[in-house]
Amino acid sequence: MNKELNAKLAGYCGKPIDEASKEEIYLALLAMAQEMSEQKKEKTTGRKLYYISAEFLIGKLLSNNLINLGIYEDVRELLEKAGKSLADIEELEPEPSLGNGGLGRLAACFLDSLATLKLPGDGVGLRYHCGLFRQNFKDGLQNETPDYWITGNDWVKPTETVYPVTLAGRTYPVRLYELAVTGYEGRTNSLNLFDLDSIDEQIITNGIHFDKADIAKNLTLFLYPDDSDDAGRILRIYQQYLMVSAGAQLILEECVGRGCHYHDLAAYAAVQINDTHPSLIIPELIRLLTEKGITFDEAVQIVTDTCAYTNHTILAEALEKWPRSFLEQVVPQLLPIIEKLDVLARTRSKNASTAIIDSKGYVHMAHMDIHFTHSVNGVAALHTQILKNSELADFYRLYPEKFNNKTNGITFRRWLLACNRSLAAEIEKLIGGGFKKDADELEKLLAFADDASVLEKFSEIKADNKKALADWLYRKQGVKINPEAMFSIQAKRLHEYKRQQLNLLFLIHQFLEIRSGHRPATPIVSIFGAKAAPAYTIAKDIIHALLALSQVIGADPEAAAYMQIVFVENYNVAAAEKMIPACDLSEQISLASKEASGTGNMKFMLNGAVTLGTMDGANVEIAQRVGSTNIYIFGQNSRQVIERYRKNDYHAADWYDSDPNLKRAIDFLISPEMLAAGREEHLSRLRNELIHKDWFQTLPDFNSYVVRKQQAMADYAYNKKEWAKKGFVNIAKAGFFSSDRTIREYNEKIWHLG
Ligand code: 26V
Repeated sequence: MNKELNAKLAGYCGKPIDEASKEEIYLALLAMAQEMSEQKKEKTTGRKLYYISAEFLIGKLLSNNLINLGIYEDVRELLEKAGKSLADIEELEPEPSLGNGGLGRLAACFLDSLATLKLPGDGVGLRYHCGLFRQNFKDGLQNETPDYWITGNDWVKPTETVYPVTLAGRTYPVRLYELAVTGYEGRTNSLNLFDLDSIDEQIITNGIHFDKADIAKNLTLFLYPDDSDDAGRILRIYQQYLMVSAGAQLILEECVGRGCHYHDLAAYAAVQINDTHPSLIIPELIRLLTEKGITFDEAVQIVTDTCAYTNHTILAEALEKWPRSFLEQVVPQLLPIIEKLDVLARTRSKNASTAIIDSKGYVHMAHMDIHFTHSVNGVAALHTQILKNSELADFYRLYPEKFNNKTNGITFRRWLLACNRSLAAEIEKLIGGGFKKDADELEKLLAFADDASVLEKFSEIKADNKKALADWLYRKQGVKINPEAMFSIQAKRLHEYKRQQLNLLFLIHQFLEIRSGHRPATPIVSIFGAKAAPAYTIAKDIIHALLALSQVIGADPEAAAYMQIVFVENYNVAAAEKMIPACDLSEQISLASKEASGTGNMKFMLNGAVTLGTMDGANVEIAQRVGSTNIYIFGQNSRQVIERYRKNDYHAADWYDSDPNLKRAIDFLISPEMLAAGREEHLSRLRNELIHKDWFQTLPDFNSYVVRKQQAMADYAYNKKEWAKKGFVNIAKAGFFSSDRTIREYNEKIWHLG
């Protein structure tokens, strides 16, 4: 194999490998992997899935694709023999900037699992030129710049296919781009991304600003353009319609090509609507079907049978609703259809809370989804319960049969085999390679949970990964961290409900404790990775406070010996792949009821970290599986939280006034030291927010968080073997969280593919 591969790769390079540059080898590998993927395309028979999503956070693809094609080790070895390093070559690959957080990464994991399970399922989305902004820190503040990830040498390839899409009365040609998605020993599916040829990156000025009105030039520049003004909100509707209209045309064309007669569309296509960003596909499909001569009523039935909707959040501000006037401006062709759907919905329920168009003229996208799809799912057991019992209770009464749960999952190929090769190899030595395709086989590890030499080996792997992370951080950001310390990691979008501010208050508390002579059980390095939405003021204040605190601690040698804060710049998939294998303590500390699922929690668990978390999202299911001795749970539960919101009687100031530790930590935000390291505007605003608002109830959970975290630190420090066992049991119990399991469930209960 090696010889053959060597010749093949040299052929793509046009010269012997040892004479080729890293760039030449990268391009050769790209071309070779693409050709091999192409050969694994299969003819689709029966029903095919279209997973439509505004985000696909796919990460770099080289390693992943080589693993999935079964040639990673061979390529690595042959490069090594030629004096080259595959890891160095991987560094050359830009990460596609096509997603923001868990929702987009979930879509990418699902595509991997679909292709691995040999199911016909493509993605549909947009090819953003600069995607989500690139983050850097300057003077303790987040700076946003465009992320130019498209180099011409990407995995995403233009096609000759162009669809007409009419926006505000003008028709634009929309080009289809394709990215091959190769499963692990599976088939190749496609991620279909749409774009306009007329986009002009030159119109970006001053960071990530641009003329929001110049649609032909700006439409696919950024993911989530600033929507703090009307022009920005209207731009989001333009983007959404571009995606769904081109997507709907692609779906119909493919199905007709396979013999579909429009009436039987649901036998050929399953459309999964990933949150509400693609919801306009419902009226768009109805519009296209009625254009083909199908009656409105039948079109509604066909679309309902074809489409299913996944809800990913209960946060009110993320449940999209658009003023009717915006839709009138951007998609006048859809408005009559949406109005008819509203009338139809009102015949099914008199309840104003389930209307599509409310009394103020807002069009509620989620409501349209629930009425006119056949399946509505939440993404973790608790989340689905909350949807049924509170957030969407009126809809649940109307359509109990539509509601179902599909607990999220992650692909073990990327989040174990690729990012933690030594751990994967060690697991394989113990239980064989079956776990790569049947994740439940990880449970076989339990037979070794008390084997000292096995636990020792796993601790060594963790220690090596921590050193590798320390080296990477030093190279990337010039910071030195102590690899002997406990690594606590909180890596996720910056949002108040996720409560990075709770971690901040703990760190201040710990710092002040050290100052008053109480040393912690172990030194701790607290690592953060998070982007704040550009217009999200308090989120940016939290980043600022963490950066300022990091400086204050750094300037105090006694404290610095025990604690360090590192904020990883521009957190993305590549950073996650370095951070997750090196984690001891996984911070999953959202306010109970607010994190729909979380998927980072699963990635950390799979890599042997122990969770410190609330009973929220999928943490609940993790706790159920690992048992109370292998997870640190704290804080109010979702029932208590929901009750507090219902009674509307939470006053942060009462907690601030009555808990001296809490008061001391909050007031430290505006201490002379912090004001010297940071800026008063940001620090005072954050302090005021915590004392006078604290919408996500940070203060009531402060004490139990401190107690549980200190317990975890003591366990880590004083009983290394027990600690190693906790991490080990987490790995063994992670099988349920494979996205292969999730996809099988979607397929059995909703899609019925093939
Ligand atoms: C998105 C955005 C994007 C622009 C800035 C403001 C903002 C606020 C909220 C959202 C939420 C979008 C929905 C989402 O990403 N949900 C996440 O979905 C994951 C996959 O199901 C799940 O694990 C996370 O718990 C959930 O937050």
